[in-house]
This record gives sequence, structure tokens and C-alpha cells, in this order.
Amino acid sequence: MKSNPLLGLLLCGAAMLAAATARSANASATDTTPVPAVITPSPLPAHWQHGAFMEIFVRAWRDSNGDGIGDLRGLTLSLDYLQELGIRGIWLMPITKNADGDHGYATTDFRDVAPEYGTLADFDELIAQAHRRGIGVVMDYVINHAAATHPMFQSAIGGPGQPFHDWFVWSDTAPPGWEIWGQYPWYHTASKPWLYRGALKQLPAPPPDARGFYFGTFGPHMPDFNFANPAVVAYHHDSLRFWLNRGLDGYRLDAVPHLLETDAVEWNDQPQSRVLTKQLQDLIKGYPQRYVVCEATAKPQDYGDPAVCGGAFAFGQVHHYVQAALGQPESVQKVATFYLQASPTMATFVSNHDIFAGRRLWDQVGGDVKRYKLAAAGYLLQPGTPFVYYGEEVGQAGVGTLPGDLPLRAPLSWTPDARTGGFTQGTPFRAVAPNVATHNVQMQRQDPGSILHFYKAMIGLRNTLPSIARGSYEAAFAQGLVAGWQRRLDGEHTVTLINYGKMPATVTVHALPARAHLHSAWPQRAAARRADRQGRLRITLPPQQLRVLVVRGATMAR
Ligand SMILES: [Ca+2]
Ligand SMILES: [Ca+2]
Repeated sequence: MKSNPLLGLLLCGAAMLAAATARSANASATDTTPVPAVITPSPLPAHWQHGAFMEIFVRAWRDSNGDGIGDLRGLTLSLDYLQELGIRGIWLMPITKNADGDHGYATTDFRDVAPEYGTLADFDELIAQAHRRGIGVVMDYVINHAAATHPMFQSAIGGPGQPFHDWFVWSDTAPPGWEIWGQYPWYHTASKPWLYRGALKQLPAPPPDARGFYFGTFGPHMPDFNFANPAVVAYHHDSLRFWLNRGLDGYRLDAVPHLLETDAVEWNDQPQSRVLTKQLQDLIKGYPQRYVVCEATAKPQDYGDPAVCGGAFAFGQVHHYVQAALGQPESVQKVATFYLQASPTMATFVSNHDIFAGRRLWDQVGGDVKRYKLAAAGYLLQPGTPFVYYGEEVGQAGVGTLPGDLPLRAPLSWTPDARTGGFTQGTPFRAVAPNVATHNVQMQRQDPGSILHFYKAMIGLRNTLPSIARGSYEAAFAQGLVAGWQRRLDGEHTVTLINYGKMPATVTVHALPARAHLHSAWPQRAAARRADRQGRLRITLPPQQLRVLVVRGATMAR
């Protein structure tokens, strides 16, 4: 075949461009340049972090360019929707470059945006536009491990003396006695796990005389960093500052109890991991108005403590919000009493992106809208920071035909379109929710009785009554299937009562100011009430209804 000189030139140019792009990608992924803090004032209102957050899987939120994959520009274009809902914060699931091409927890570059999500410029624009609407943005930082394809690990497997070798955890021989969640966590590099995406259980066995095992808490595709190496700690501190300097409002820190392991027995939640976590919190909060929440599944309340992470998801407690709505009296009790002892820095939710935390709320309550609303009210009206999982606000169902976590991670249902759900002009990367025809943003916006309007109302109470967002938590009680509590802040005093039962229930609220007037904040048109001279209010609640009352102060005794 005769060569075409012009084509040759074009190919040569393309190859040079590709090489330059690859170089810059590699340079970024292995760039360990220190990042000094650049501290500027936060544009967010005080206490923004006690407003409701939306957990957003960018891949599934909104596609702006028709490639079927959600992206940062799609999110920026829909910030008005979040503002209208009253959302004060966004948690972005990982947006950094990654090896998995889906959830993003296998990082290949800690300082760049996944190309399918956009660019650093798109990130900057998202932050600017969110701030303009009083919305803060925090993002996942996956600190414990890298992807096995991360250039740092690919260098490290070259052996001792290679760049980044001592950034990971190695053993000459296979250490005995280890088991993490039913798996042996040491892997031999000869098994090349990066070649076995999706079939990790079929890794070849290492040769009998193999030497050179690495450690991976979450599997062979995600090797743990060596946090005993100060260079590793410094690198992550610099990477955290990289995003904070751009205006990021904080982090959701992934799997922090797994930072450092002691031995085959003492591998989970070691004291050194807590020390490292506190350092991360201090670094982040060295910037004004920043927020940190940790994923610590075993002992979340310990990590919620200001002496450790200063915020943590309330795993273990959170399913009681749903079980109460399903009519379980023990869970009604747990809803009422949790915040009598838990730190008001805990983060609550009713479902997230992980199936171990539960199915989508729609599926947990079997599509019962009354129960759905009660589950939502429980956590949206309590202390801490509530996290709505994207799509939850419209009653989006899980895609039951998909395996593992995937049923939870479908495109957001924007419209009733059966093929795209209005999420993309192209072909969505994953099937849309099975109830897209009825439970989508467009239709729920038009229906005043919808789940969306209910979420907006509950979040609105949190935004307009400061005691609900961050007041004291007192006089809590559970009686049968009714839970009640009172909140106070700066002279504001509110009472929340939820009847989870299918029968009317009459309860007596105690500890109110004598003869206090109580007007109804929810339902808005319900009659005002008055406490007796002992500060008691006897009140009958309709089935599966809640009331939020605001104390208007005691009248003078006669
Ligand atoms: Ca896209
Ligand atoms: Ca670790």
C-alpha cells in the first residue's frame, strides 16, 4: 500500500498529542509536589453543614453532552433544582480519575477529574455556581488505597528501590492468620489483578515459592497505602489541600478505620488510624467553614466525636428510621432516644450507594408512600446532618434486575421517558428505574401531595426553624408507635411528634412552659394548641401523621 504523506503527518501529530496527554496524565498521577494551604474566606452561611445534604453519584445525576454518562456540567445545570428543594450541601461520590469506570472508588489520580465527568475547570465552575446558591460541596476522598492500575502502584511492583515501592504495604512471604470479611487480604503481584476486572475471585494462585505480597483490605484491585511512611501521609495532606484551595467545602473520608493495620488480629479501627483521622480533620477545618464526615461502619459514634473525625454516618442507627415507619415499636424507641446521647455531628440517612446499608427507600417500604414520608421525616427533623440519596426525594425505586450495588445506582428519573428518564439525550449508561413513569422530578413537581413536595416541606422546616437544624434535643419519649422530642435554640422551642401507627394515638407532651401557646408549623393549617398550667399538652395524632409545633412562649399566670 502506498503511503500517504499527509495521513502520515496527521497520524504522527495524533501520536504526539496522545503521548503528550499520556505524559501529562502520568505526571499528574505521580505528582508529589507539596501543596501549601491557600486560605480564603468561605462564601457559605454559618451552620450550612446542619442543612440537608444530597448524596450525588455524578455518573447517574444528569448528562450534559449526550454520551449517556452524567457529568459535572450536568450537575451545574441542575443546581436550581437543589436550591428549590432547600438543599444546603452536596456530597459528590468520587469524581477523581479511576480504574473502575463506575463508582470511582479505585483512584488512579488523586488530583484530577475523571475525563468522562469533565475537567478541573468544570469543577471550579460547579463550586462557583453552588456557592452562588448558598450550597456547599464536599467530595469523597478515598484515602486508604489506590487502584492497582495507579501509576504509583505500577511503579511500586518493580520491587524495593523503585519509586513508590515503600508507599504500599509489602511482605516477602504470605503472612499467616489474616482474614478480612472472609477473604485473605495479601496478594501476589504475579496475579496481575488489574487484568481481572470483574472476575477478581478467579485470580491465579501465586507460585508456591512466591515472594513479594502486597496488602489490600478491599481486594487485590485496590492496594492499601502504607500510612507508616510519612511521605504517604504528606502526599494525601497535599492532595486534600489541592481541592480545598480550589474552594471545596470539605470531605467525606472513605474507610478511615482502615488506614493502619497492626497485625492479623488488630487490623480494624486501630488507635493510629484515629490519630491520622484527627489530623485530617484538623487540616480540613484549618480552612474556614469546612465540613468533614467519615465512613466508619463499626463504631460510627466514636468517629463522630470531635476528638476523631468530628462527623460520621450513623450506621446501625439509621435503619431504625425505616423500621419505625414500618411499625416496629423498638425502632420507634431508638428514633426517639438516639440523639439523647449521640453527638449532634452524626450524619443520618435512610439509604446510600452501598447495598449493605439497605435498598432504596422505595423498596424498603414496599412502595408505601405514607411510610416513605414518615421514614424521611424522622431523619430530616432530627439533629446532625441528614443526607438524602439522589432520587430518594422523588421516590425512585431500585433496578431490581441488576446485581450487587448496581440497583441503587441508576440514572436519576427526571421525566417519565421510559428509555432515558430525561437523564440524557443519548443512551443512558444503565437502565432507568422501574417506576420512572410515575416517580420522576417533572411529575412530582406538579403534584402537591408528592414525595418531592413532602421532602421540600421537611427540609424547609429545617431551614426556617434553626432549633430543628441545630437546637438541643430533650424531653424525648416513645409511647407505643409515637415518638416525640423537643428542641431549643436561642429562645426558639419546637416540638416534633410522629405517629408511625395506623391508628390515631393520644399522647401527653410534658415539660412545656405553663400555658404555652403552640402554633402548628406542620401541617401548616392545623389548629394552634395550648399547654395546661403544669406545662402539659394532651394531643391526638391522626394515623401515620406528624406534627411540628412551635412554642409561642408562656402566658402570664392569672
Ligand atoms: Ca456526559
Ligand atoms: Ca490500610
